This record gives sequence, structure tokens and C-alpha cells, in this order.
Amino acid sequence: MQHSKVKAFPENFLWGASTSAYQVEGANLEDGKGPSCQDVKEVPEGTSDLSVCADHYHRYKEDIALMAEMGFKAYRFSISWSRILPKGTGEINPKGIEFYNNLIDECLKYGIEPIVTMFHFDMPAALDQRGSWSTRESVDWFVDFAKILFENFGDRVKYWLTINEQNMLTLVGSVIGTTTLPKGCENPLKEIYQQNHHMLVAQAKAMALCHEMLPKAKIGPAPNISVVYPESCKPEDTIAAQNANALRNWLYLDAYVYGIYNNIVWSWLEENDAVPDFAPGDEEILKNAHPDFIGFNYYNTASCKEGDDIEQGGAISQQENLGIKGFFKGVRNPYLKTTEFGWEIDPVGFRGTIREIYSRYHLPMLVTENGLGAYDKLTEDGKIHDPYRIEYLKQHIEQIQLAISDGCDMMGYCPWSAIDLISTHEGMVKRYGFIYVDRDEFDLKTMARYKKDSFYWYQRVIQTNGDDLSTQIE
Ligand code: BGP
Repeated sequence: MQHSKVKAFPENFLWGASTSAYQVEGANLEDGKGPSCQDVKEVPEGTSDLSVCADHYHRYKEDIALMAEMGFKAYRFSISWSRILPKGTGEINPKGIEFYNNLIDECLKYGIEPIVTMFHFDMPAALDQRGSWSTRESVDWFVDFAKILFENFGDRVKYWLTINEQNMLTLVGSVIGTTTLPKGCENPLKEIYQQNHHMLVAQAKAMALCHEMLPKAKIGPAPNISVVYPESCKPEDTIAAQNANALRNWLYLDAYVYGIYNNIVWSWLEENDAVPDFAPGDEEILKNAHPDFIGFNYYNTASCKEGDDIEQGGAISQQENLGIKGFFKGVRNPYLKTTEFGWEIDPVGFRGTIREIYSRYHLPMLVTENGLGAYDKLTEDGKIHDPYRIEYLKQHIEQIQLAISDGCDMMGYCPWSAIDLISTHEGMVKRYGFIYVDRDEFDLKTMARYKKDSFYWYQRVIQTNGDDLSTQIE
């Protein structure tokens, strides 16, 4: 549908960008921080470890000043659980509290709204050893951690996100380096969906606690949502796409918003002997969560068809699922171009995804990630020309505006990432930031910050509240 007149972005639209603690901070074992699962995992060959990252821990002042120069209204970052609680439970690390106090205050100094993710792929290693999300205790661990965050930062933080990409943790945890299965686990599928259930319960309790402790704050989830297309109009392909959508998207949002398990996924779990065990009271806890908004990450859509001939090997990245025998088979979309890293690019699918989420859940939406990973080059005169990123972001912002014109309630846009950082499994060379960090995969070089062309472009976008998306850079 075309609009004869598009609606403007809301006045208080939260323009900003995102990072996560384990990918940006560095200082991974400094000032009392305990290791997280990311610090003890084996990193993929040829990629940097996570000990220095962008050194945001030491350079946050310079980084926030650059975000302020871009005009950010919001900065989405995550809090490292094991920086606050080195062992995951028990004693609090005062230096951890101090760091996030400073970070939050630095944002507020410039009028930048901190949007805090409570958990972004970095389970404290000590808790991994105690069973991670497999044990029921994980619910209490997370809620206790949430309470500490609300007590210490709730006076200043108005926007909270519970778990980043719980769906990717469940579907492709091994790609991200987070899957922990108990030794000798006989039914991995059931175990994974038991972990998922614990996360659902934990985040629901954290939301209720947030509403109780911080009645003025807003809290929501942050899954990775994108609609899945059927390859053709063959009816069986549509059923396959519905299966894939249910498994990838609606299982999570149905549980977050309505407190129920999606029926398609539930039946599939039943047939595969993988239904999670409920503790007494879980149903009520899930129903009592009431998120205030839906945060979601969007990179691209997926496509599928019916088919049993699934290639072996499972998922190869967050954005590519090969399929599940008898349920759906993932296929490439021939209408879409891809990034240098093989991810399809689908701005129109962004609008479609927003419309779909809104028509199912009717809650305000915050885009918590979206962006393009590329091999950026620093020129001899200190420039980074990244027209491909500008083009990607422009096309996606245009689609948000169309979705707003469709009547969808959009709160803000926080693309990935504010600054270059380490990718989940493809190292430092896969850059997403508006701010370039002068380091290589293994050579830390100067660590100096440089403004990419997209920095100046986004600055103008924010200045004009999304009115001027033109791509020329002086
Ligand atoms: C999302 C994660 C981020 C992030 C981003 C880009 O799945 O929430 O942590 O890194 O994807 O992915 P990648 O780093 O694999 O390119």
C-alpha cells in the first residue's frame, strides 16, 4: 500500500543506537568482574577474544560524547551480570555498580535516555557451572539480579529490556556460544525448551517486579523478530511458513504479551517429547507479566517451504535456519540482495514485520537492533566511507515511517551498533558502528575513534527528526 501522505515521526521518537556489554566493554576480568560464558568459550578460529573489544569500559566518556554529538536521544546498552555479581549470585561488586552509575550519569548529562538490557548473551560462568537456564534456580538468580538493577539504577533508568534475543538463544545458542546442556543429557530438545521456559518465567517475574518497584518505568522484551515468507503460494508452503513463524516469532511474543504458549509450537513440542515442565504457579506468572512495549531486533526476513530434505548441520547464523524435518525447510529469497556476510537485506520486510507485530499485540514498539555488518576501511586521511550502511539504514527508516503511516505505534529506533564492536561469531572485522574503532582482529593498534560518513548522515537524520534522509555527505 502506498500512502498519499506519510506521517511524521513522533516528536519524542527515541533515535539512538545499541551495544551489548560483552561485545563492547572489554575489561572482561578487571575491577572485580567475574567471567561470563563469553569469556570462557572457545572463540571461532581467526576471531578476536572478548577481553578488550572496543574498550568502552575505559573510554565510555569519549564514546558518549560522540553519541551526544550525533544527537542521540537514547543509548541502549546491556549490563554485564558478572560485573555486578562476579559469581552470578551473592556478593555485589561495588566497582560494577560504580561503572554503570557513571555510564548512566554520563548519558543523562547529555539528555540521552539510557535503555538498559538486563541480559545479553552473557551468563556468568559460575552460573553456567551450576546448570545455567536448565535449573529452576535460574529463575530466582535472574529475579535477584533484576532487583539489584532496579534498586541501584531505577531512580534514573526509565526503559528496561529483559532478555536479548531469547529466541536466538533457544534456536541457535551454539552459534552465539551460549548453549549449555547438562552432561549426559538424553533429550536435548526438551532440555532446550525447558531452559526457554525458565527464561520465560524469569523475565515475566522481572517485569512484574519492575512494575512493583518502579511504577513509572517501562519494561519490555527484546526478541529477534522477522516474518517468514512462504516460498510460493502453494498451500503447503504457507503452512510451513506459519510453522516457522510460530517457532521463531510468536512462541516468544505470545508468551511475553499474553502469557500463553503458542499452540502450533506446543503441538510440535508434544510430538517430539519436548514439552517443558511447569512448576506450580507458572501459568499465572506468565499471565502477570504485562510488558509496556515490545522491543525487537530486526535484520532481515526468512523464507521457507514445505520439505523434509533438510541439510544437516543446523543453523549457521542467527539469521539463517536450515529448517526442521517435517515442519519447514529454509530457503533463500531470490528477490533480495545480501550483505558481504551473506545476510539478506529486506527493508520492505521490516515494514511487514512491524505491521504483523502490531496487529497481533497492539503494544508500542521499539526497534532495539537493525543494521549492516561490513568490512569498513579507514582511509589515510582518517575517513570511513560507508555509503552501503547509509543506504541500508535509510531504506529501513523509510519503512518505519510507512509503518507509522499504517497506524503502527513506534517509540524509537536503536540500530546496531553505536560503535564498532566484536560480532557474535565473526570477529572485529564485521563492523556495524557509526563510530569506527581503530583496531584489527588481533592488533589493538591505537583504539582511536573516527567518525564514519554514516555518523554525519545519522546526525542529520536525528536533527531533522527523520525528515531529511538524503544520502549526500559534504
Ligand atoms: C544480534 C545480537 C547482537 C549482534 C547482532 C549482529 O543477533 O543481538 O549481539 O551482534 O545480532 O550479529 P553478528 O554480531 O553476528 O553480526
